[in-house]
Amino acid sequence: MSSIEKVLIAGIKSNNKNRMNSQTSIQELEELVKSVDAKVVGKITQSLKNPTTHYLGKGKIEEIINLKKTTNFNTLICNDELSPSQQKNLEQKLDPIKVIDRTALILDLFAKNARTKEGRLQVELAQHEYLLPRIAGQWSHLERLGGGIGTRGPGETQIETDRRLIRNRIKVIKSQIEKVRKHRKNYRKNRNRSGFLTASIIGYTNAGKSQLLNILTNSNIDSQNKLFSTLDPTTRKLSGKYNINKNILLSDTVGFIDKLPTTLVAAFRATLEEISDANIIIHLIDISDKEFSNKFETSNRILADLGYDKKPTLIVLNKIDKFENWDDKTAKIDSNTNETTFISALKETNIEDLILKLTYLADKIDRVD
Ligand SMILES: Nc1nc2c(ncn2[C@@H]2O[C@H](COP(=O)(O)OP(=O)(O)OP(=O)(O)O)[C@@H](O)[C@H]2O)c(=O)[nH]1
Ligand SMILES: [Mg+2]
Repeated sequence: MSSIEKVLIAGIKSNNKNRMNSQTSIQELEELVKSVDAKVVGKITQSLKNPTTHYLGKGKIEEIINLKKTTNFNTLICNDELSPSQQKNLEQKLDPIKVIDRTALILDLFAKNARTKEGRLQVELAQHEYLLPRIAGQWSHLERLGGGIGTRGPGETQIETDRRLIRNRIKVIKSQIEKVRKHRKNYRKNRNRSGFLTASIIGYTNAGKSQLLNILTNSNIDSQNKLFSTLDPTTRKLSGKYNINKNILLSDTVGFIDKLPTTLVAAFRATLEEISDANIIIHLIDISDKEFSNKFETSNRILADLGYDKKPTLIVLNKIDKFENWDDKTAKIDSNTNETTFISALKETNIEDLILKLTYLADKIDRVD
């Protein structure tokens, strides 16, 4: 998103109890904007039961237009996924301001962080799937030239050509991803044949998943205070002082987030299958985050949507080094009879307990087999 410099954030406050509180969600959007190196110059919110045909109400849009004079923003980012028509309507009202939604921003961040060929293919697929129904909006400037003879024809033809190009590209990417999937599947099959159990570390973005993998497997994966620093799964064997007399492989995975775009979930199937094949799930939670219980619920909801919620799970509350007293946090986590432990991945505190509980789950699986 290199062209974006000054961003105005717009969000809706609703009382949907199943969702993260709107204010927190907007703060998170701000973090996402920072992660693509753009600057938030203002925030605007409106209490609405449902978004309007322009996402926000008329009065709010007037307010936004007026804010242009004081903040000089050049991009509006809405905190929900906009329908193609909402986006078009807003763009028409705010011309020449660029209008983007939360999904497009997340896609952009993924594009920025994709390192491997597989990751890049998956991001590209998600971007194209997102773009396809919105392509007409890209050409709306032609219609606004005044309509009439000569403007509509070429615009429509161009849209059709663009759509066809995108569909063709989607086909090519899908077949390339399919090859990667098959390759991964074979690799996992061999792994299982040689008696390895796998545990996937999952959790909300920035929970510390990569940090945990690093200490348990003596690795050096990028672990930073940024959203979505990991996109590609890495699988390693428990090693060093934490090696146990069991063949356990650990894999790090892409983080979860509230309002995770469905295009992303679909495009990242090859990557997410790493979780589907795992024997054990390690659900990592950053308990120093004041929204940790909402984030835990969001991650549980995503796991359930993906159909991975019935797997043997170890719940791990991370970053205890940030507290003197962290015992009271347990009450807020409904662990659903799953094993639970507290650690600091950064300071390597209480890792022995994590290993003990992991071994216990692994033994149980071995006995069933
Ligand atoms: N204080 C403290 N910080 C931690 C701990 N574990 C991880 N961190 C920090 O939290 C930040 C995020 O860690 P990551 O390992 O990148 O988190 P992640 O879950 O892999 O994040 P994504 O890949 O972006 O989804 C980094 O700045 C880590 O240094 C911990 O136990 N205590
Ligand atoms: Mg990571």
